[in-house]
Amino acid sequence: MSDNEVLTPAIRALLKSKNPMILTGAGISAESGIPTFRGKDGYWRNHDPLTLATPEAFAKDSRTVWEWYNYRKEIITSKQPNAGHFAIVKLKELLPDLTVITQNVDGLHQRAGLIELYEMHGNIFKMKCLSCNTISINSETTLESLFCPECGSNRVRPNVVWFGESIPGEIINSILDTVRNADLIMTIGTSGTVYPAAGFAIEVRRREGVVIDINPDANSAFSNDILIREPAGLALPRLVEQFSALR
Ligand code: BJW
Repeated sequence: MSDNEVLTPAIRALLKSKNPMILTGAGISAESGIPTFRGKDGYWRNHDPLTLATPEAFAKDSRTVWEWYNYRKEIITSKQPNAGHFAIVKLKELLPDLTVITQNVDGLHQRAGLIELYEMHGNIFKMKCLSCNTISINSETTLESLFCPECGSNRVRPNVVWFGESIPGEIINSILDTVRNADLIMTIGTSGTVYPAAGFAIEVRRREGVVIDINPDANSAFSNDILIREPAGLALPRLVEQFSALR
């Protein structure tokens, strides 16, 4: 298929949209070298990431869970945002009403220069004290650094959202308002299997809004969505460049 056949429907829809939103997932950071959850590199020391990202795993063996998060922090710190992250920054400059929501905890959107962003599953470089609830920065990658700077307790956990936990109230309320008003959602690099994020495209479709999905592989998107079956780092820069030329 030519570039026009692939991208033109998405660009037309973006030009018409009044309330566009983007939802990103692990796939947008794949080209930076960060393993996705459900991809072949997602396993760590034979652990399935989906079993580690749970309150049960942390209650049973907090040391192993922290070691996994520290290992991931090391990887993320050594990687850079890619062309997909930068293209979203450019699109946000062109469309100030665009809302960007990420399921990722890696901070790469911000490192690319995106200022306004909802991190619905938290941030791996922050931790939360289970004694005094203080949320603090934690960029260290050793277990010895795990003390709350406020009260000194070592009862700290990564400030991320695990399975079975709720997205913090103030964030989910703003996100749900965005979703209810969106007439277009661009889902990028997500398998669409984890709720509530997986429900956003469903809600936009229900109100006859447009769903654009960027993902090289099949996922839970519908066949009558606008499907761009390419890596985000390849598709997004072209999409944004052509959108910029036409608006
Ligand atoms: C590329 C690419 C390239 C590769 N370019 N693409 C309703 C129905 C059923 C169940 C539930 C429900 N509501 C809630 C639940 C329970 C649960 C849930 O959804 N379970 C499902 C498994 C069914 N949800 C929750 O528990 C959530 N809490 C909640 O809803 O609270 C209220 C409640 C609780 C309990 C019951 C009912 C209500 C919380 C979910 C928290 C998810 N946390 C994690 C870990 C975060 C911390 C960390 O990073 O360690 O979030 S799990 C993991 O999955 C992570 C991700 O953000 C999330 C989504 O994954 P994502 O981003 O889609 O990654 P992948 O790997 O799945 O996909 C990558 C994609 O990229 C692939 O498709 C590739 O093809 C593609 N790709 N290269 C573009 N270059």
